[in-house]
Amino acid sequence: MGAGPSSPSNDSDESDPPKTFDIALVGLKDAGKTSILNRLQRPEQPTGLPSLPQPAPTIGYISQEVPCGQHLLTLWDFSAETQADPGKLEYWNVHVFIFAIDASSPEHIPKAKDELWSLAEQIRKDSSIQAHPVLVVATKIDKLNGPPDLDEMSRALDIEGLVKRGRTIGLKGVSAATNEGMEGAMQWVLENVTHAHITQHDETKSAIMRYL
Ligand SMILES: Nc1nc2c(ncn2[C@@H]2O[C@H](COP(=O)(O)OP(=O)(O)OP(=O)(O)O)[C@@H](O)[C@H]2O)c(=O)[nH]1
Ligand SMILES: [Mg+2]
Repeated sequence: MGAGPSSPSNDSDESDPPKTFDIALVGLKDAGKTSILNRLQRPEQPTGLPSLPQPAPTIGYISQEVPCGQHLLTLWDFSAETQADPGKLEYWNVHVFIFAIDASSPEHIPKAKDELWSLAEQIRKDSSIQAHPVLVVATKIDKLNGPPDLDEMSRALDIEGLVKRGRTIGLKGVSAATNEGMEGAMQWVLENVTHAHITQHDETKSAIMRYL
């Protein structure tokens, strides 16, 4: 553990062209979404919760640009209430979804599974985003006694079922408090957002702009 480098730039190929893309941070209330945003904005901040701002519950959504290596990410951190309103243009106008689940509260996993599957179903039905990747992050792993059991969480969420339905989906353990796992999670995002997703997203965006 430790602050360590949080940017995947250290490992990425120098010739990797810079990307600009949008990420939706979704998941149940209190799952740790805003803390992930805060950690990504402060990768070099000392570890431990007092070093990160204690977030107030998010109302509506927060949007922040965060440099990630040579790339620029716009993160959309949605409250649970806002997620329940899929009419929000900003919600869908992203390249990739990060779905946060509190790994230290196993009692929330059945509800999180329902929400994850419901999200995947909504994405599947929307032709402009139906191929978009989803990264599930098991958050607050610093609160566990030992490493997170991602196999067990994968079974509980039936990740295999989503893979069988064609979803590009990953599962990573992270702690916003200690920064553990954050680099691997962002590496997954960068590796799985393909040029096709970006092109498709940009075409949708310009179609929306023309319409407006
Ligand atoms: N120990 C620990 N606590 C965390 C971590 N991430 C978040 N928390 C705590 O969990 C609580 C909820 O965190 P938030 O980041 O506000 O969660 P959220 O998903 O944005 O919550 P809403 O905006 O209300 O939906 C806060 O008390 C955080 O300090 C973590 O990595 N480790
Ligand atoms: Mg929040």
